[in-house]
Amino acid sequence: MPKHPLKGSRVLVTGATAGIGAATAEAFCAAGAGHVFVVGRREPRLRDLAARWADAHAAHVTPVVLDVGDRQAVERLAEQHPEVFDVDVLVNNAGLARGTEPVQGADLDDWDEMVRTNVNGLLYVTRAALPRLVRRRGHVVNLGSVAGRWVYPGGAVYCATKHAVRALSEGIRLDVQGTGVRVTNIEPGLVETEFSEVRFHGDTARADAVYADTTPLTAEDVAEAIVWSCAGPGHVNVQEMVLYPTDQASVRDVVRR
Ligand code: NDP
Ligand code: 8X3
Repeated sequence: MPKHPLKGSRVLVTGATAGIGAATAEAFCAAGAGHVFVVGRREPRLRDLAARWADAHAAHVTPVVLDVGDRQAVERLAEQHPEVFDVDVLVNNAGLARGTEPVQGADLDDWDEMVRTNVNGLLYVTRAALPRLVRRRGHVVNLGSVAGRWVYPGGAVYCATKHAVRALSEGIRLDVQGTGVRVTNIEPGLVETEFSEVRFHGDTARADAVYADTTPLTAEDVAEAIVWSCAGPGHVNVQEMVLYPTDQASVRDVVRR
């Protein structure tokens, strides 16, 4: 059993231009990964971060500009650059929430974007990488959420996508059983990132209020949990991990001081 399975490993992190994905990509670089492929849509930001992580950790980091929800783009990339998907660890992190309107008043475009990114995007990237992950006895880490276990008002569709992520983690785990591939569903509560700004379409005051007067998780807290789940010996699979801030007891119970 390798003592440090992350040293020299090849890692693909989607949604690496911000938040949990950015912290995770950097944490893998710091842990000695051999080659980290980082995916996002905002090209200058992605290139800048990749260069910074490569510099700071003497790591090999390749930026990959990709919309994970664009099936043809994912298939084209897999055809033209199969090396991007030839990894030991795939972190399916790209995802988002849009809106908190009730179902009877919600915007269909918001729904489409959540389903397209959180469900379809995860599927397209996983399908491209999984045969190679099987050959490498690799590891799939999916970013679920506490919203994938519990539902809150105004969150029906976002929660449905994260329930789907949890089901997919379980389904992939069943399908690869016996191959040595590990599948982990990471399920955080409140994490202060750009998540709420995206959810509220750029309304920063509304986004800030989500994290006000409480102590949410940081992106680095979640990144540390992800790297830890991958760093254990190959016969140990952390199937699911729920991470709440201490000030949050459930999806709807947050202490504000
Ligand atoms: P951020 O908004 O900070 O980061 C989201 C990342 O996803 C960005 O890098 C964004 O990059 C990328 N992304 C979004 N859509 C696409 C796409 N179509 N193709 C490629 N990349 C995309 O949010 P978080 O870091 O908080 O969220 C990361 C994951 O964690 C999500 O799956 C989210 O659902 C989950 N999560 C978040 C929690 C929280 O409270 N923050 C709690 C539980 C789970 P770009 O725009 O450049 O493409
Ligand atoms: C993000 C956490 O509670 O805002 O997945 O849905 S929550």
